[in-house]
Amino acid sequence: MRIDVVTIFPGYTEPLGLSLVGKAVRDGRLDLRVHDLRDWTEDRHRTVDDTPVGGGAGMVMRPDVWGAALDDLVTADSHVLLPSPAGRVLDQSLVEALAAEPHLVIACGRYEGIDARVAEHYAQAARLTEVSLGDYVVNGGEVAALAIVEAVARLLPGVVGNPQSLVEESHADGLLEYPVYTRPPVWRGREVPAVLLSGHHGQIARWRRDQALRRTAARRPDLLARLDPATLDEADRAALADLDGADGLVDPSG
Ligand code: 6GU
Repeated sequence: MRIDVVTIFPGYTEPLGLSLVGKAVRDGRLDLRVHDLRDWTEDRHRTVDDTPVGGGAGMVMRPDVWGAALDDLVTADSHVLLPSPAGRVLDQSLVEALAAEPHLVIACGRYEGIDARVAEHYAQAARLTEVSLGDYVVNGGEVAALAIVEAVARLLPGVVGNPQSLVEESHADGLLEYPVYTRPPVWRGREVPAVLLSGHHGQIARWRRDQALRRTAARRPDLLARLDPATLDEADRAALADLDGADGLVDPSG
């Protein structure tokens, strides 16, 4: 997969050279190219912004500079991502869809944002998705680009050493992950749950599944409510019915 990131702060993406993403790039699984937006300016000061039409605080990124950059990078295969607090909130299902794309172009805005005609134009001329990290504000799209690249890269074949890790983690099946433990069996008086030391693989799997359901019900009832009922077996339904009675949490069927 190829990912182009366009930013006025190329240095912001340096952590992508570390750890699993860095290795994916070195192994040729991810073709990651970071560009300085100012390379597409034509004035001596390399200006990327201007004052907002209609007045107001801050500066707006110029459509002509962004247009020149994106015209050079976007092809028929490209999916343009525009980080914005007004975008679709990034979740694992969007990450999975993005990981199946051949080419992403991430256009990192700063200041008060990019002139709105840029998103309109590339939504028509290409495919474009505005993506948000959640309901809070950061100063620009670079942090979102880091999150998107890392979340997508780890789904590419061969990037995560043990593919089973991807199956068991939080959000893989719409649930939060079960709690995990390592040695020692007792730490500061807290014991590892006995079932995990039992060697009964079936019981361990059932306990973990119940914990995932419980945790999700307690911490993220919104996720439970969106769960596809077809992913629940008889034992799952029993576990949830149990919870419902015990904690008065949520009714996943409702
Ligand atoms: Cl993608 N950008 C900015 N500036 N703020 C955000 C965001 C993105 N997602 C949440 N807040």
